[in-house]
Amino acid sequence: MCTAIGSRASTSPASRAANFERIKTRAARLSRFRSFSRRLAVRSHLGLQEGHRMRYLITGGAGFIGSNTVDELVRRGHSVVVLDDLSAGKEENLAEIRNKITFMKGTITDIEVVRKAMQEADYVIHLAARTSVPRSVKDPVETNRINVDGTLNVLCAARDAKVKRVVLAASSSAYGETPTLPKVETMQPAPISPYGVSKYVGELYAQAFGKCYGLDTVALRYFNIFGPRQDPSSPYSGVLAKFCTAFLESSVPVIFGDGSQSRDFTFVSNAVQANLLACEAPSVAGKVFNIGTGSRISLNDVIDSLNKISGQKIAAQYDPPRDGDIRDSQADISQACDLLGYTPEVSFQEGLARTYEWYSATQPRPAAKAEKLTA
Ligand code: UD2
Repeated sequence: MCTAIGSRASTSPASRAANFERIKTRAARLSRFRSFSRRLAVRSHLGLQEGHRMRYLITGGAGFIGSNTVDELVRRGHSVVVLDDLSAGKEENLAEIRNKITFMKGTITDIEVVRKAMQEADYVIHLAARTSVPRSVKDPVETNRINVDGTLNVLCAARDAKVKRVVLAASSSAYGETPTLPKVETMQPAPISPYGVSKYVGELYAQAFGKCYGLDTVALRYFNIFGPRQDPSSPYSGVLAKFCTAFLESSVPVIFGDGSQSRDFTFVSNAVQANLLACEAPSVAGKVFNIGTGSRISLNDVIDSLNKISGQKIAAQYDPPRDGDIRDSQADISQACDLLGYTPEVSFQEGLARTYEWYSATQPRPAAKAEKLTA
């Protein structure tokens, strides 16, 4: 069994790294053990020979997790359609593979647009969403319109198009304040923000579509995904994107609360791996999976890590906590390891270093910004 190890957030980086290696080794052993029978099962489930080219629709494919997923699908030689309204996504995220995919600018809130994008799709990976807990607290109606109504459109179109499976992005926010760690899929969800509710409703709709119409769906509860292409520029951006750019600009990162809150921050390549496995795994229709690393780190420890990576000594500013925030979050990934063959390949520390490097190479520095303004 691939179980989450360690429930304390404030362990040293060395013991966190050791924990991560243990989780990874167990998961890899399990995957190796199962790999032969799994390959056979997947092939018979799909009626396929290995290497068969499939057609994927990625909603939100120009966004952060979406474009990283599209890159991998293209690398594997699949046919990809991206549907994205570019409200958060960017065409530049797809620049390198633009001539190898079909890009459609459009919104999931228009079912006819979704139907058109879904023509002949084998699999749908539904990532388009309005993210951010605080944004949902500010505007729950808009969050509901996109995350609930939009998801319902995707499910209706998928049912009618008879796709093989819909994999949808759910969220760890569904667990709410349940104090038990790590979070296991068998726990009763209790979301405490409109965003958490909207993501949980998406899961429930997906399961109901399985029961009512036989639609095959898998929901992935992502645990705080971070990495290259996460937009750092909005007040609603993920905390690691904001912290990395603050460190690059040598400005002060702001922590909401006392910084002891913790997250199972998960590097984006782990989520991409899960997305692809979830499309093809046999006998998982209607299931919900946690996708994380199985460990957690506090925001104060994140600041320490960034000081080490960047060779600086920056202290955070502490502001009041945000409404709707959960205190601690950590995934039990046993079920994803067992049934999907998922292994978190990239640890938090390695992911943070790669992410910092990416922002360092791609983000304009304050001096460059100033030059642009005066040019
Ligand atoms: C939630 C989900 C996550 C994903 C995400 C999408 C949980 C546990 N996680 O992420 O899986 O669905 O929503 O938006 O529900 N913070 C600061 N300073 C900042 C920004 C944030 O201190 O500048 C804090 C924030 O108050 C929170 C933590 O950092 O305690 C993480 O915030 P976040 O917005 O990156 O992600 P979170 O946990 O709301």
